[in-house]
This record gives sequence, C-alpha cells and structure tokens, in this order.
Amino acid sequence: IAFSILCFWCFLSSVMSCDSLAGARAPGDIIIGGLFPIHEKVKDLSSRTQPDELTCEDFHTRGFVRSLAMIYTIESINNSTLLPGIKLGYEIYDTCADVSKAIPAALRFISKLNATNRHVEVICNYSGYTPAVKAVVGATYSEVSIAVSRVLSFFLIPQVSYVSSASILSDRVRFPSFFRTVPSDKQQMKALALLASEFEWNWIGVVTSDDDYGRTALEDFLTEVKNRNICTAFQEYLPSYVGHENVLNRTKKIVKKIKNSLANVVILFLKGPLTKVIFEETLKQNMTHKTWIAGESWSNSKQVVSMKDIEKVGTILGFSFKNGEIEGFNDYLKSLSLGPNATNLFIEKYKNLCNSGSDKCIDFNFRKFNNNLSCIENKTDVNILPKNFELGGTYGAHLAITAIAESLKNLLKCNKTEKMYCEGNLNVEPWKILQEIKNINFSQNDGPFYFDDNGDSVNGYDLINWQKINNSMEFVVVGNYKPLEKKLSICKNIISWEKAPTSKCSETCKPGTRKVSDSLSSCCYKCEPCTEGYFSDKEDMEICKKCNKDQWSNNRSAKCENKILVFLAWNDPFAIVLVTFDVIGILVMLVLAVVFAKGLKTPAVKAAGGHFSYFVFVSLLASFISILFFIGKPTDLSCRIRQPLFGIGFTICVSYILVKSFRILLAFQINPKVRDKFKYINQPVITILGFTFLQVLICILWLILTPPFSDKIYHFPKEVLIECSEGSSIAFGIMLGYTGILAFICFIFAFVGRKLPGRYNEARYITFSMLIYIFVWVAFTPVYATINGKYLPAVEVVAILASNFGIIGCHLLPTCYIVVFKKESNNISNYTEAIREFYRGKANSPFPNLQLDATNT
Ligand SMILES: *[C@@H]1O[C@H](CO)[C@@H](O)[C@H](O)[C@H]1NC(C)=O
Ligand SMILES: *[C@@H]1O[C@H](CO)[C@@H](O)[C@H](O)[C@H]1NC(C)=O
Ligand SMILES: *[C@@H]1O[C@H](CO)[C@@H](O)[C@H](O)[C@H]1NC(C)=O
Ligand SMILES: *[C@@H]1O[C@H](CO)[C@@H](O)[C@H](O)[C@H]1NC(C)=O
Ligand SMILES: *[C@@H]1O[C@H](CO)[C@@H](O)[C@H](O)[C@H]1NC(C)=O
Ligand SMILES: *[C@@H]1O[C@H](CO)[C@@H](O)[C@H](O)[C@H]1NC(C)=O
Ligand SMILES: *[C@@H]1O[C@H](CO)[C@@H](O)[C@H](O)[C@H]1NC(C)=O
Ligand SMILES: *[C@@H]1O[C@H](CO)[C@@H](O)[C@H](O)[C@H]1NC(C)=O
Ligand SMILES: *[C@@H]1O[C@H](CO)[C@@H](O)[C@H](O)[C@H]1NC(C)=O
Ligand SMILES: *[C@@H]1O[C@H](CO)[C@@H](O)[C@H](O)[C@H]1NC(C)=O
Ligand SMILES: CC(=O)N[C@H]1CO[C@H](CO)[C@@H](O)[C@@H]1O
Repeated sequence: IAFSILCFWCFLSSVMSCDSLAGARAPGDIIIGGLFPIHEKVKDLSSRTQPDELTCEDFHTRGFVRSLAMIYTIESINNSTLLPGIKLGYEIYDTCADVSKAIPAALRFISKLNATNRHVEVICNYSGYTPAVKAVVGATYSEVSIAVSRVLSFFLIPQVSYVSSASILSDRVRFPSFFRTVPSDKQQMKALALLASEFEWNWIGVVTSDDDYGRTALEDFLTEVKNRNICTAFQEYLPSYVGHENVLNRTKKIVKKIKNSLANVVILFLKGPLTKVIFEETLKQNMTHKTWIAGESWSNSKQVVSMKDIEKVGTILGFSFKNGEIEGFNDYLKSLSLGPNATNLFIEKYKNLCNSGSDKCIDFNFRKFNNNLSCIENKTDVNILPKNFELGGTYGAHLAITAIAESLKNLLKCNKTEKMYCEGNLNVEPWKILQEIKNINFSQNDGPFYFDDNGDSVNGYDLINWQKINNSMEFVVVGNYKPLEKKLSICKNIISWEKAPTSKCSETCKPGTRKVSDSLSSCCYKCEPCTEGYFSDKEDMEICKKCNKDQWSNNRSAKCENKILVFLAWNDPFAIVLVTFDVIGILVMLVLAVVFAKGLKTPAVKAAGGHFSYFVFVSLLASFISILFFIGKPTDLSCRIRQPLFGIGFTICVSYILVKSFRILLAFQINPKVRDKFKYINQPVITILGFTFLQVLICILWLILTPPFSDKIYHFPKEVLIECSEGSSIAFGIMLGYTGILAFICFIFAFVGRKLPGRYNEARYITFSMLIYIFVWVAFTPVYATINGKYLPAVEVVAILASNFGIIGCHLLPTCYIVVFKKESNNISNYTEAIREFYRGKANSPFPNLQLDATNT
C-alpha cells in the first residue's frame, strides 16, 4: 500500500511538473486518452525557434464541451454496473487544433508508466507492451486525427474520433486502429445528392476552400452526383486561410458569379470564417434570393449564425452529425463538478472566462432534444439545436467512450461470472481492445450502434434549417439522413421558404418535346418537338416514344390518337351507288324471272334454255348477293364468303352458257358423224354440275389451305385500313382464271357459230357477253393489282356488276323482249323457217334439236 501511495504521489508530481500538457486527468484502473481542441490555435507557431512548450490561445467552447462529454460519460460508467469493480481514468490533452501540439500528446499516450516517470521503451517486439493509455478518443480535425493515427497505428492502440469525417480515414491499411462515431464525408455527399434530387435541383454552384477538405469534399460530391443527372454550374476555390491577401478579391468575383448564375442553390464546403466572408460580400451586393447548402463544417457554426443580418442572405440548409441526448449532461454542464481526485485546468479557465463576461459561456437556451423527427408545423414543437456547442460532436464523444467501455467489458469478461466483477487482467495490451472494439454492438437512443468494416459509424445526419424564431436565428431540425437505409426524410412543411426554389440550367421540356443536350453539360439542353408518329408524355423525356401501329400523332404530341378504321362503308356514296345498281340488278332479274316463268312454253324461252334458265337466275342472284359482302366492315366470315359465292355463282352461269354455245355449235354442225360423237358429251346437267363442282373444289381447297381473312393495314399515317386478304392470290387467280377459261371457250364456240341465221342470233349475244366478261376481267386484273385502299373491293364489285349486267343484257333481255313484245313471231314455225333457210343449199340434214331442255326431248 505504501508503495502504491508513493507511486501515485510520483504520478501526480509528474503531472504538476508539466501541467499544461495534460489539461484534465483522473486516475483509474484503465486510462483513456483524449484529444480536444480546447483552444483554437497555437500562439506564435511561425516564429518558433526552440522545441519548447507550445502555448495556445482563443478558448474554444465547442471543444471544451466535447471534452466534458467524455469526462461525464466516464464518470457515469464508473457510477454504473457496466464495468463492475473497475474505475476508468482519463488523460485529456489540448491539441489547439494543430498537429504540432497533438504529436507530443500522442507520445505521452504510448509511453509506459513506471514508478518514477513516463518513458517510451525502445524494443523490437511491442506485443507485450502495455502503455499507460489503453485507448484514445479524438481528435477533432481530420488533419490532426490523421497525424495522430499514424503514430498510434503502429502500436495498434484504438483511436475513436467523434467528428473527424475525412473519407481518407476509412482506409483500413493506412489507419488500421482508427474508428469514428460519425460517418465518412462520403455519406454526407450522398445525403447532399439526395437533397438535390428531392427538390429537383440539377444546376448547383459549389464553392470550396482550396485545401484537402474542400478538394476532397468536391471530388466526393462530383462522384456522387455524376449518376444522378445533377451538374455543377460552377466550382470555385477560396484560399484556405481567411487572412490570405486574395480572399477578398476572390470573394467579390465569386459572389458576382453566384449572382449572375442560373443556379439558385449554392453549396459551400468552407469553414466558418470563410463562410462569413462570403456572406458579408453577399449582403453587400444585396443578393437575397439564393439557397445555401452548408457543409457539416459550418452548418451549425455560432460564428456564422451570429452575423448581423444573416437572415437576409436567403435560405440556409445543412447537414449536421446525428444529434442525440446524453442523459443528465445538461445538469452536469451547469454544475461542472469534478470526480474524486480529478484535476481539470480547462474548467478553471472556462469559469474565469465566463465570469469575466466573455461570450464563450455555454448557452443553455435550447430546448431538450427530441430524437424523433417531428413535422408538426408548430414552432414550439420543433427540435432546435444549441448554438455554441454542438450536440452532434458531444454525442459523438459520448458514443466513443461508450464503445471503448463496451469493448473493455467484453475483453475483461465482466459478465461471464455469477459475481459482479471482471476477471481479466487490467493492465491489458491495447491491441486486444482493438480486436474487441471492431465487434461492439450496443443500443443507443434509436437503434443499435456499431462500426462498419471501415470503422465508420452507421449513424447519419440531421438536416437543419436556419430560421428566425423570436428574433434570433435558430438551428431547426427539419430532416435526417440514415446511411444504412440510404434514406433522406425531410419535413418540407417546416422549412423556412414559402416555396422550394428551382435551380435548373434549362427550362423543363414539356410533354410533346424531348431533351437535346448541348455538348457542354447533360443538364443544359434544348427542347425539340417530337416528330409525327412519336410522342412524349412526361416532362424532360430523353427520347420521344413511337406510337403504337394503330395510333398516330402530330408534331409535338404528348399522346397518340387512335387511327381511324377505314373500309368501304355502307354510307360511302360510292358504296351507295354500287348497292343501288346491285338492287336494280336483282329487281330486274326478278322481273325477268317472272317473264321467263310465264313464257316457259314459248319457243323463245325454250330456245334460251327453258328450265335451264333458272340456273342463270340462281347464279346471277348468287353473284348479286356476293356483292353485298364486299361492302361494310370486312370480317373473316364475309371475306370467306364473298369470293367463293361470286366464283361458284358465276361458274354456274358460265357453264350454262358453255352448254348453250356447245349446243348451238352442235346443232349447226353439218357433219352428222361428228354430231353423233358429240351427242355423248351433250349432257347439260352433268356438264354444268361438273364444271361447277370443279370450281367448288377449288374454293374448298382455297378455304381449307389458305382461307381469306380480314386484315389490318397500318401503312397509312392516320388510318388503319381493314381489308380482306385473299389468303392466297394464286387461289384467287385460279378461281377467276377457271371462270375465265370457261368464258373463253364459250367465246370460241359462239364465235364459230356466229354465222347462224339472223333470227337465231343467240351466238352473237353469247359472243358479245363473253367479250364483255373477258374485257372487264382483263381490265380488272391490273387495276386490282395496283389500286390500294378502301375502294379496292369496289373495283371488283364494278367488275361483277358489269359481268352480271352483261349476262342480263345479252341473254335474258333479248328473250324477254321477244316474249313480251314480239308475241306474233314467237312461234315454232318462225324458228324452223329461219333454220331451213340457213340449210338451204347446204347438205341435207335433219333439223337440229333446238330444245336444250333435256326433259322435253
Ligand atoms: C452516481 O450514482 C448515484 C446513485 O446511484 C447518483 O445519485 C449519482 O448522481 C450518480 N452520479 C453520476 C455522476 O452519475
Ligand atoms: C522506471 O524507469 C526508469 C528509467 O527508464 C528505470 O530506471 C526504473 O527502474 C523504472 N522503474 C521501475 C519500477 O520499473
Ligand atoms: C512478440 O512477443 C509476444 C509476446 O510478448 C510473443 O508471443 C511473440 O512470439 C513475439 N513475436 C516475435 C516475432 O518475437
Ligand atoms: C484586388 O483587385 C483590385 C482591383 O481589381 C486590384 O487592384 C488589387 O491589386 C487586387 N488585390 C489583390 C491582392 O489581388
Ligand atoms: C443594396 O441596397 C441598398 C439599399 O437598399 C443600396 O443602398 C445599395 O446601393 C445596394 N447595393 C448594391 C450593390 O446594389
Ligand atoms: C483520492 O486520492 C487519495 C489520496 O490522494 C486516496 O486516498 C483516495 O482513495 C482517492 N479517492 C479515490 C476515489 O480514488
Ligand atoms: C418518438 O417516437 C417513438 C416511436 O414512434 C414514440 O414511442 C416516442 O414517444 C416518441 N418520443 C417523443 C418524445 O415524441
Ligand atoms: C403550438 O403548441 C403550443 C404549446 O404546445 C400550443 O399552445 C399552440 O396552440 C400550438 N399552436 C398551434 C398552431 O397548434
Ligand atoms: C450477464 O449475462 C446474463 C446472462 O448471461 C444476462 O442475463 C445479464 O443481463 C448480463 N448482465 C449484464 C450487466 O450485462
Ligand atoms: C447489432 O444488434 C442489433 C440488435 O441488437 C442487430 O439487429 C444488428 O444486426 C447488429 N448489428 C451488427 C453489425 O451486428
Ligand atoms: C468506482 C468509482 O470510483 N466510481 C466513481 C465514478 O465516478 C462517479 C462520479 O464522479 C463517482 O460517484 C463514483 O464513486
């Protein structure tokens, strides 16, 4: 006991002898080091000639409050059952925001504690080396953290920073023992990009400081926005030091540029003092309409927020590290009590400053922080952050100590035993703590806390908006960003603007147009109207989409119209004319049928075929009816009916005429032997049925193999043509050609028999009607092949009508004329007389049988 008391006295005396180095310390079983910028800068660093002690100036309340958060957390843990029987101690050094002051502190951390003094042992194998300090919390500035981590990394002493956010510190090879309770700046850039996307800002100005912080931030930001179609309107650099002679001139230029730019949103990756310079110039130039996005470095800077007229620069939004409540910390700040045997020079200095009326005093004028994001539009309910210390950083320091304590608990096996004490060796090697700290996972206010593989925190950011409340600018929490979920939540209704500003290089392209980027930037573009047949239904479309094949559109269309269905409609004038003729034809035919029926017994009708004439009527009726299927909207059924109906019908007609002309030829055949031979062939019913059957066969094969169908033709710009596709034009041709060949044979027979007696001039009529038929269909073929459109069926209808009327005119009308008007000549003697005259002087031959009607013979 005496020895340990002696030890402790020695220890204290060494503290006393070099007190300005460790500003705050408390003894304990396990000592944790701390690095905080209690002062803002080192005095006279540039005129230093000897490696003597450095002195600091400008008390920094933020750093001070963070160090208090560390002390308070350690004391709370001592007072709790987290590490039963173990007392944590601390050694806190002031870095004065400078590496030159932080390095001696780092050396102290790695020094060994023996009875008389502290020294760094020079050995080869440090595996069993146990320095006085087992873990370090700090530092604030990334630059300092990097330097310190380089020293501590060799000894694998865990270092946990509470605000250093430079993305380079995620490098596990260069900084293997570095952890932080805040995310890497990369996450902040992700959050910024999401913010810009959320408000559709794609033309953003960026001003950064000309140093590692600014350049890295800009680089990360550009990487992040590259794939989001967000562009930077300008990227400007300001010298990093406020005192630099160029700062004012550059600021003037930059603010002018901002003023003249289309970008209404400007991101400032600057430290507080430079931001202040920019805003002073902004106010001088009366620029009040811009929206400023704060990097984490100044989003809750007291220096900037307390500027005069700061509310006039426009809207200010920014991200700050996730804030959290440390229970009881506010009371502790008010009392600033010290633990047993602890010393703290910073508290003394703070109390002196505060008592002498400096503005460095902690501002307790803020509401209790509520972790829940509340979108309630009631100014008394919003979360307002304190101004001269930062909740995010203090919470970060609290988390850092908790993380170290948790890893100690696991390492020292504090919960493996029934009894409440830890069984591990207290003089533990730091690298063992490092192993444990990677695996910690404890719960914080809202969810678990752990380090990711890069040693970064999975905690995110709060989005804050500067608002004037009760005549002073306040930091109001209006949203948050969670890196794990990559999710940005914003309470848009409580942001201080009336309407979210727009920040775009080009006007939005309206529906009906598309973007055509100029070569400079993908965010600047012209709008080009969509061409015919194309459309764009949303704003800012890259391409115009093609209309469906049954739709069309004009220039500049936002949508497509349905194409009009086109076919030979019943109400089409031409169709009306055709149907009229069709009906007339049917009526005429019916009248003629009646006349034929009445005069069936007369020689004229008998000569015209007698009962066989009904074949003609039936077939003509079929042809006339088939015409009706050519008009109206084509369906598969009507397409399949119309051609066969016409083809078969007309084949009956033509075969009937063929039989008739064959008869005539036979009747006036002079050579009886030939006539007798041909008599065997002269079987009218079989002939007609046979020829017709062949046509029926053709049609059936056609319908089975390649049936016609109704088809839509989309070639026309605004119309869809519905027409019958014949399925196989060869089959169609065979059907027509077959009738045509029959007609041609008729024509030949009739032509041969055309010299028959004047009265018996049937042959001339047949010749004539077949000529009409052949002429019509020969003319039809090229017209049908070339014409295209809804009148195509009309062409065929005309051809059918012409053929039908040809048959009526040449076969039925003359007979009827005789039956009705020439009754006196309509007797058998007249006919025989005429024939006798014909044969007079020729070979003696019996009278030909003029009756075609087989039943009458
Ligand atoms: C320590 O614990 C006691 C009782 O458990 C409590 O009254 C006291 O406020 C605690 N002190 C701190 C600093 O937490
Ligand atoms: C402490 O270190 C000094 C010098 O480094 C050495 O002389 C002394 O023996 C050490 N004391 C103990 C107790 O190890
Ligand atoms: C270093 O020391 C540790 C224990 O002190 C030992 O286990 C290890 O083998 C040593 N390494 C080398 C390379 O000597
Ligand atoms: C700033 O600009 C003014 C006028 O443009 C010029 O005279 C002056 O030299 C500049 N100062 C610096 C430090 O560049
Ligand atoms: C800004 O406005 C004030 C008063 O409204 C005016 O006096 C001053 O000239 C303006 N400054 C500039 C740069 O426009
Ligand atoms: C404080 O130090 C004194 C000796 O200086 C010691 O007796 C006492 O136990 C210490 N108190 C604590 C709580 O460690
Ligand atoms: C925060 O939200 C949780 C869950 O939504 C709720 O239980 C809690 O009461 C809220 N806290 C406050 C202070 O509103
Ligand atoms: C805002 O909240 C306060 C106190 O919570 C309440 O008195 C006031 O009526 C609320 N105002 C509105 C507009 O809801
Ligand atoms: C210790 O472990 C037991 C079970 O193993 C658990 O129930 C208890 O809550 C733990 N205590 C602490 C302080 O973690
Ligand atoms: C941390 O613990 C929580 C629950 O306690 C769990 O959901 C989460 O997955 C854990 N995270 C890791 C990285 O282990
Ligand atoms: C074991 C131990 O020393 N616990 C102390 C930790 O710190 C708190 C607050 O200062 C003290 O109350 C405990 O006694």
